Amino acid sequence: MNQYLDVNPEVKEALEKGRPVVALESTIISHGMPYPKNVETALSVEKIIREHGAVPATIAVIGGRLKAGLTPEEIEYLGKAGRAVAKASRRDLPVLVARKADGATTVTTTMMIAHMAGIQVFATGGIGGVHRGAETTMDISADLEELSNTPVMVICAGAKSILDLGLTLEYLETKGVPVLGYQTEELPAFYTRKSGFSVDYRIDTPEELAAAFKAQREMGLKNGMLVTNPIPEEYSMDKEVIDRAINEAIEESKALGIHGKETTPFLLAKIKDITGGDSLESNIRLVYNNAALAAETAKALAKL
Ligand code: PSU
Ligand code: MN
Repeated sequence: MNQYLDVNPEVKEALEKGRPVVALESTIISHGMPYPKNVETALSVEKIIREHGAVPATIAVIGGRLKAGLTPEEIEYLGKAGRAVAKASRRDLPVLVARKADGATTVTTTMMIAHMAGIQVFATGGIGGVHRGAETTMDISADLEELSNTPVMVICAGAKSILDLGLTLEYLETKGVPVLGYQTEELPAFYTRKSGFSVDYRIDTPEELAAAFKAQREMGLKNGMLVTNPIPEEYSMDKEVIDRAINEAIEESKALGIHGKETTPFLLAKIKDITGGDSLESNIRLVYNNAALAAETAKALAKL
């Protein structure tokens, strides 16, 4: 076992007994939502996973330790500290660990730590991808590289159109990452169920998702798998409202010269400011929806 990794006792026991476990990220807690809504949401997500018969493992870096499974006190701590906690992607881990610092894990580092712990299924909201204008900025999220390198199934609600969704799909195709649509042929765009882009395969049941992941793993393929689960209809947003907010946020980030790791958090915060509580509520609901599907898929995987 990795000497920097702490697997929470409940998660450890579940993994040893082959019981279903679902990993969760912590950037969404520290950087994605305001306190105390972020803590309430993180705890509710864990509860939903338990109600569906799996064990939740929220992942973060605390005091330089890679944590797979947090206590409610640790979740409260990360939520309250908010942006004071570093957003930790792959390149941040060595220094954060050596300094015994804290880090909120992105999709990238959550996949890495989940894999170190032996967790195969991970639920989140949205992933990073190829940003609009990446042909000149080269701003491509490390999440896509991680999906090509780490054998974890990531269940998300697609990607926000702060990204270039077409280029994001091209990148994933090049890297050999299957993009699956849960009960849909179309890539969902986070706040909305449709994007105009197709997924590679439509999959209709958690059992079929589990079977595809098992086949990928048993063939020795080292890449991850991306499952895109559309936001429930009743919580989805008006496409025009959200598109306008996204365009405004992108214009402002350009005007302010925002770049590097600040781009995504800046855009997400701006969109929330512009659309008010509506987008926050949608965001929370789609994460709940992904948590339930992840728990069902982890259960199906545990039976195979
Ligand atoms: N996109 C979202 N919501 C998020 C993120 C992205 O719609 O919360 C967060 C995730 O933690 C993701 C990270 O892994 O931002 C990607 O950041 P970047 O684009 O800097 O790689
Ligand atoms: Mn980036």
